Amino acid sequence: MTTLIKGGTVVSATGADAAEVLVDGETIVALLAPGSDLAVSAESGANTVIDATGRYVIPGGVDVHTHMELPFGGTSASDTFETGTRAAAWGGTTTIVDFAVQTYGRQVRECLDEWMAKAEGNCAIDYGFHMIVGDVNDASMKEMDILVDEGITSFKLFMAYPGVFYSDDGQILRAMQTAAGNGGLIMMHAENGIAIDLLAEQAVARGETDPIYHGIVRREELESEATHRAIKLAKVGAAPLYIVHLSASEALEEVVRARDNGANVFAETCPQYLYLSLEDHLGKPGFEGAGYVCSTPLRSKHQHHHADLWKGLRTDDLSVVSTDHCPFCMKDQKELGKDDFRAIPNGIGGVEHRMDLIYQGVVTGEISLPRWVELCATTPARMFGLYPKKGVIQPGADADIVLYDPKATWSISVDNHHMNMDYSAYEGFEVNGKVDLVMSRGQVVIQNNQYLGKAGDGKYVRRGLSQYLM
Ligand code: DUC
Ligand code: ZN
Ligand code: ZN
Repeated sequence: MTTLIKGGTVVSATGADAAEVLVDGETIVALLAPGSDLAVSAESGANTVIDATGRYVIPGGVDVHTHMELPFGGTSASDTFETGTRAAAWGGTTTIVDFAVQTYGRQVRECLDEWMAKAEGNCAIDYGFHMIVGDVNDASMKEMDILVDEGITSFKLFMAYPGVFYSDDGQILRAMQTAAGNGGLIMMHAENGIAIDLLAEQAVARGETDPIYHGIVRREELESEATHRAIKLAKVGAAPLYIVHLSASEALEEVVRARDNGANVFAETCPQYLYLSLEDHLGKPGFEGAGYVCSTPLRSKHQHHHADLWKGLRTDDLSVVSTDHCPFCMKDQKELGKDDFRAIPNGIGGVEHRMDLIYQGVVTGEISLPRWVELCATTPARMFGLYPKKGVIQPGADADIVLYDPKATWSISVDNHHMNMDYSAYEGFEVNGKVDLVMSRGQVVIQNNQYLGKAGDGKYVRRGLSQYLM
């Protein structure tokens, strides 16, 4: 069964050209000059033609930072693998890499098996896993070596959340040494959690319990200090490093300095750090700000964080945009922290809107059209060993393809999103451009504003090593 996508502009990380895309089964088999469709459709009556006139034809988005069903803060992230991956598909993302979690005192293997079981048979789109190593010890270091061979080639460590996910500097260095030996990539949540917990305790003792204090105590210096320390530890451990959810100018400066010195240091940011702020969102009146409690936190609009992060995306000091999708409902979940911001589960849902939100950067001239594709699909695929199956439209790649309508306009709302959240962090946000059709491994899953797929369409993807380390 072949499908020809014709009439559109195919956008890659290197340019945009009128071209036709021929799909056979689950795979892209050819990129053709415009007008070749007659020859193709004469071959067989089974061919389908999709008219992409006026649309961008882009590789399906690759979101390398999601937390479906994550148990956290006394509750669990409200999107299951089923609801979260379906929402991702609606937004033009066709692959996620989620975080399996080894909790303290447990074996990596049994934790990973649990995550595999949660996802298996439930996903709408393809998925892979990173492993959060929450207990660095002899056994977990051996397990890291085995996981790399099994397609889990990246490992997240936390400098934040003492007593939960936290690793001390010795544990971090040890995991980095292990990754240096097995080709894995260490992903770092870089915030000084020990200092943050002290400031948080002092704030609450002063009666400062509102959501905004979550952002005030998680000071920018405590992100940049941890980023700096992680970079130095990675140098000592001779390991590559990927900083997750970078939110602040000072932390970016640390990454820029390391990269200018030739270090294998990479970083991602997320849409919330490009659009939302401490004052306007985390500081909303009453308890509304709880919907914006995430870590790293939203930063002050009175500094230059947004502009600096956009600049980092242009200069490639920030290589990837992911979401850190970790949704919690206001009711019964965020509400856990009504009297104490420390008890608000950390996270914002956004897996559905990353492609649209970053496309706004094309509209406003912050980034180019090819850079949009590079940041949201091609580089994440290459960074995490999914390329060239994912992140690119070329013969041999999986037919994960999005038709994007640059002329459509709409606004984001809890009333039109598909994530399992009772609010939207981007309520009322006006969007230029819209996902029109989504194909996942050759199957059309979104068309005419309808979801046509089913749970279990998405398959587990074994990943290779990062292509940025070779
Ligand atoms: N940050 C969040 O906001 N949620 C989950 C974990 C994290 O590091
Ligand atoms: Zn994190
Ligand atoms: Zn995260």
